[in-house]
Amino acid sequence: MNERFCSGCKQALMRFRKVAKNSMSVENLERELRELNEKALADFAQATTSAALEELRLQYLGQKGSLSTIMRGLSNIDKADRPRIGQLANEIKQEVEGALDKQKDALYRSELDARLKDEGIDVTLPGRAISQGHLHPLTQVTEEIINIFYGMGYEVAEGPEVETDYYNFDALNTPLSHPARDEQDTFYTNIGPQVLLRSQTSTVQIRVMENKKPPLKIISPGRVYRNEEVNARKYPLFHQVEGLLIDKDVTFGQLSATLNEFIRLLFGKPLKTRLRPDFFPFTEPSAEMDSQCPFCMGSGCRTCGHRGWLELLGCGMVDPNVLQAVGIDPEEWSGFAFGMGVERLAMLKYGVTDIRNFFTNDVKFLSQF
Ligand code: 2NM
Repeated sequence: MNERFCSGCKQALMRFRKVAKNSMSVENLERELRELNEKALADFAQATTSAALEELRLQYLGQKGSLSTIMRGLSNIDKADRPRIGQLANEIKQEVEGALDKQKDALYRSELDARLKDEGIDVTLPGRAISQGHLHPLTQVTEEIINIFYGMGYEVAEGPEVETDYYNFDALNTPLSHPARDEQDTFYTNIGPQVLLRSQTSTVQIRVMENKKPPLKIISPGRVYRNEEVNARKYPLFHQVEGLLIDKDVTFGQLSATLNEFIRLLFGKPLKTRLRPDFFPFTEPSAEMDSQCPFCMGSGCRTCGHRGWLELLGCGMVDPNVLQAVGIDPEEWSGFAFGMGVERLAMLKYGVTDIRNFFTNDVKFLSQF
């Protein structure tokens, strides 16, 4: 401020300048507001996408937008002008906001229409199927075998996989000198010298005979373990189904008829069978049952090694010593028993050439069953 003026003049000059500045500002402000109003409406009307409209919203109505800036400036104008200009500014703000909302709606609708037209949904397309798992082929074959015998009146019995040598050998009339008792052939545990992994499920039948009075008809499916070198036909873990019938005056003919019926149902057609003498410690006499090869019907093919016959299972009349061991009087009761390997039957049924397929859990293999 210039010292040529006295203090009263100075004050008068400042008042004048303020009034002049204010009156200028008020006029300018009003004009700016009206221009902004017009320009905003025109801009909104020209916006063709929601994104472009959002940019315009920020430009006019955002915190740093032009309308907000003008409205902040209202506090600087003269008190007398404030209500009028304030009201005008509010009206314009409402009009601008209203125009924005209208255009927003219009763009939303047209964009939605365009998307619906473009991305038409074909409601006739099939849904995406949830792929379902299924039972392991060995479980399937085990269940088939169980079902066949269940239909003949056999009950299923299960027992422990960790056994004692009594149930695995002694009770089954297997002498200490028998090669199966050797550590080379059977997995013994470090739980104790008599504790081993069962090498057959006949252990279960001993347990049942100990606890139930004859007559008995049972089958025992389950895992068994033998210390064998792995190859295409052998695996140290495999599955068995063993069967046992105890009654009065049981005959070898009944055993043969039972197994013939089983083979007919398993392969779904009648096949010739034959019994060849064999040896098991727990049966006497013992035999191996072969069936005509279901693939070539006996004329010879790769599956039967061009022999025309397949070895299917072992069987025999329960040895009196076994009955004695479980307290069943062999003079009063007799019985037959049989045992089969589930892997072998599954390989024959499905033409699987390597037993290891059952244990590697390759989905490409498993999903075929
Ligand atoms: C076989 C072959 C022959 C068998 C014997 C017994 C029992 F407990 F009664 F003595 N159960 N299973 C048996 C007989 C098993 O498997 C090849």
